[in-house]
Amino acid sequence: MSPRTHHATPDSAVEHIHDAFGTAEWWRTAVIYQVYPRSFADSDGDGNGDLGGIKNRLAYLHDLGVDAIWISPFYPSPQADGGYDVADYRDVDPMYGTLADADDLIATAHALGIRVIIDIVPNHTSDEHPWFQAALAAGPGSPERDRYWFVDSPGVPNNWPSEFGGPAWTQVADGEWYLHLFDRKQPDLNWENPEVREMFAGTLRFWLDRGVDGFRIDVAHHLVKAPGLLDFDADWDAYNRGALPTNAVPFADQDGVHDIYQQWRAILDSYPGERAMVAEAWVTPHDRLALYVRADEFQQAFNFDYMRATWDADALRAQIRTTLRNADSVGAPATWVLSNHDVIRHATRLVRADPTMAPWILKATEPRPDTGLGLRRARAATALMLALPGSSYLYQGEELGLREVIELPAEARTDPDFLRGGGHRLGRDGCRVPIPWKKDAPAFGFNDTGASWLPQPADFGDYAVDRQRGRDGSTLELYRSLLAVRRQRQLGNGSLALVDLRADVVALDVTNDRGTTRIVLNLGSEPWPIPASARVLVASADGVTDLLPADCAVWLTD
Ligand code: TEU
Repeated sequence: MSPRTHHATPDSAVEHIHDAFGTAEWWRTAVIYQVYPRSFADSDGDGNGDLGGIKNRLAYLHDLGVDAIWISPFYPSPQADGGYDVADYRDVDPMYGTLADADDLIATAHALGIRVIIDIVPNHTSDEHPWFQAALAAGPGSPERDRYWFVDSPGVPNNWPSEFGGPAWTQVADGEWYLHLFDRKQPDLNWENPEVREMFAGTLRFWLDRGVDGFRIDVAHHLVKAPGLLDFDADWDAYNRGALPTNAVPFADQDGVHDIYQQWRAILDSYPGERAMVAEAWVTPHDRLALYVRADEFQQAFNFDYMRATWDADALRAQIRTTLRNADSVGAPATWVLSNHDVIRHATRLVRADPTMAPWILKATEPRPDTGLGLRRARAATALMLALPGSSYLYQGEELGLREVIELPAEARTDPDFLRGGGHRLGRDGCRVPIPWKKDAPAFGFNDTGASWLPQPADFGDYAVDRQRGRDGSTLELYRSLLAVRRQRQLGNGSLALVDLRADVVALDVTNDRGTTRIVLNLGSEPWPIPASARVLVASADGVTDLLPADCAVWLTD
C-alpha cells in the first residue's frame, strides 16, 4: 500500500477488496473495443459499413489506445436481427466483404498489436440457414428437425415469450411449432443433438485456424433448456430488470451449459497463443455468473449487473465489491462495460427517467433526457470504469460521447425489438447509427457517397472525430488520456481498496509497482475538495484543479 493513502486522507477508512494478478495474460487487463460492422466505416459507399472500412480505421483505434477489437457478426445473414441471424458460420456476407478481407483485417490488426475477437451465435441460426431449410423440407420426426426444437401441439406449446415480444413459438405449414427465443427468423438450436455440437466445434476451429484471438459468445446462458419445455411463472418484467435470479426461467442459465463451454475451452487451449472467449450471459447474481469463468470455461464474462447499476455511490460501490469478490473466487478477471449495440448509449441511459428499466428497453413514451448532463455523467462513469482492475469494454462511438438517437423515424427502424413490439418499444437502432468521422463530409465521413443505412441526425457532425481529435477537453481526447494513463500506470492490474471519503463520493485506490492512483467520482450535489497535496492526472471535465464538481471524476496521485 502506498504511503499516499495514509498521508492525504488520514481520517478515511480503507477497505481492501482485491489483490493484483500474479501472471497477467492479455485478456486479464485488456481494453476491448466493440465494432458493430454495419455502422463503423463504409469503404464501398453502399451505406453499410464493411471489413474494408474497419481495416482503414485500425490506425485510429491504435491511436486511441485499445488492446483488442471485438467485431459483431459479419457472416452471411438476411439481417433480420443485425447479423445475429447467421445463415453460414464460415463465410463473410458480401455486404461486408470476403473471407480474404477477413484474413487481411486480422493480419493488419495484428501488425498494429491489436487482437481480434469475433462473435459466435450458437443459440440459434437464421431460418435461412441450410439446416433450417432442410428441417422444414424433411418434415415431422426427421433427424433434420431434431437439430431444432420442433413440437407437435394443438396450440402454442408453452408460455415462453420471445425477447422481442410475442410468443417464442411459430407454427409451420404442417402444424408443428418451432422455438425461437428471439425473432421468428432465429430458430433455437437443440444443443442435445451431437451434430449441433460438432458443427460449432468445427466453426471455432475454422476461425482459430484463420488467426482470431478469441470469441464473444452470444447469449451463452440460453443454449440449454430445462427438460419438458414447461411453463414458468416468474415475473417477466422483474426478470428483465435483473431483479430475479436468471435461472428463474427454464430457458436461461441451466447447469447443462457448462459442459459445452468446457469442451470449447479445451479447443481454445489446444491452439498456440492466449486465445480467449467472453460470455455474453445476462446472468445474475454474480455468484452464478462466476460459474462461467471457472478455470476450465470462459476467460471472461460481461458484467451486466455493473452496467445496470444506477447513478448512485452505494450502488456502484456494492457492484465493485461483489464483482471482484466473485471473480476473485474463481481466479478470473473482473470485466466492466457501460455500452454495447443492444443498450441505450450510456450518455443517454445515465439520465433516463427510470434507471431500473432493462437497459435495452427504450419505451416510446419515455421523456427525452438532458444531453448535457448525460454526457457529463457518461465521461465520469467511463473514468471510473477505466481505472478498475480487470478488462473493460468500449462500444464504438462512446469515445465521441455519442448519444442515443431516440428520434429515428419509425420507417427507418429495423430492429425486431421494435418491429415485434407493437410500437411500445423503440428498439436498439438508436445506438447503431453510423459513426461520424468528419463534420463537413457526406454521411459525416462514414463513406464518400452520403448513403447511410440508418439516418444520422444533424448534430452528429459536432461529435465527429475531426472536430475532437487534438481539441483539449473533447471526449475523444479524454478517452485517449484515460487509456494512456491506464497503460502507464498499469491500472488493469493493481490491488484495489475502496476509500471512504464521503457517502456520495466513490473513491478507490489502485496500487501496483507504478504507485497508487486514487480515483474519485462525485455522485453528490456538493463539490468535493481535492487535497492540495494531490496531482490531477486526468479529469472527466475541464478546469478541475481544486474542486471536483458533481457528476465528475478525477484520477489523482501524489
Ligand atoms: O443479445 C442478447 C440479449 O438477450 C439482449 O441484449 C437483447 O438485446 C434483448 O433481450 C432484446 O430484447 C444478443 C445480441 O447481442 C443481440 O444483438 C441479439 O439480438 C440477441 O443476442 C439475439 O442473438
